[in-house]
Amino acid sequence: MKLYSHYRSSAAYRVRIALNLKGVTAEIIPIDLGKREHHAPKFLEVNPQGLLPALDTGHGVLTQSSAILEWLEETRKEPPLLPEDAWARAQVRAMCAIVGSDIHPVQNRRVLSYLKHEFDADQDAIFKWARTWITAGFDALERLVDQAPGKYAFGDTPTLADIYLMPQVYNARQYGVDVDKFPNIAKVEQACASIDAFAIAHPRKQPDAPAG
Ligand SMILES: N[C@@H](CCC(=O)N[C@@H](CS)C(=O)NCC(=O)O)C(=O)O
Repeated sequence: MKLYSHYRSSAAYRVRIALNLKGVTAEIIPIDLGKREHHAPKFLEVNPQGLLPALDTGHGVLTQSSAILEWLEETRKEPPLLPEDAWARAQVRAMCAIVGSDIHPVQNRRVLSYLKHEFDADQDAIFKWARTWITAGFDALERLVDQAPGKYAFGDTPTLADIYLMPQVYNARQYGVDVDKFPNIAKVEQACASIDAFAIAHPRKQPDAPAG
């Protein structure tokens, strides 16, 4: 398999974690967002939406991290990344949606770039925008994690909720969110960081990450 990825892409980071947890090897194909390689015709043939990640499975290309994660979960049963119980699964999916539907889309690169170029927003304003929506989502997630069982976001083994949360925590720091103000989220981060599958998916560990 081949994963089209950028070290700082949090949606690609989700997929990197899941591939590692499921023991699936994928060659990383770096796409440089800074050089706008995601808008190049060659990449648009891979993903017409011009977004990362894209996973070439050998049978075709999958896009949208949520679809890729669900496909991995359905085709590789171990370890399960969703609880067995339908009610618990809905709780995990709700946590994923807070990140995937409510936080990330309004703080991803193209939205921030639009604010800069169409509304003359400076870096302070852009960072404030990102922090606002990340904090709104984290306020809710903090309470949900507190109410949930176990040492991870939901339960005693990593689930999709952790796979969404960890990259979002990374993004949060990039924009100056004080993650320590969310002690339950910070605890989950610590628990996940000690698992190899999470650690080697980290942006700093990626082949296209800048040295140092
Ligand atoms: N909903 C999509 C979001 C994909 C997305 O926004 N990816 C970002 C990187 S995390 C991207 O490619 N951004 C390029 C841009 O915004 O121009 C998914 O989960 O795959």
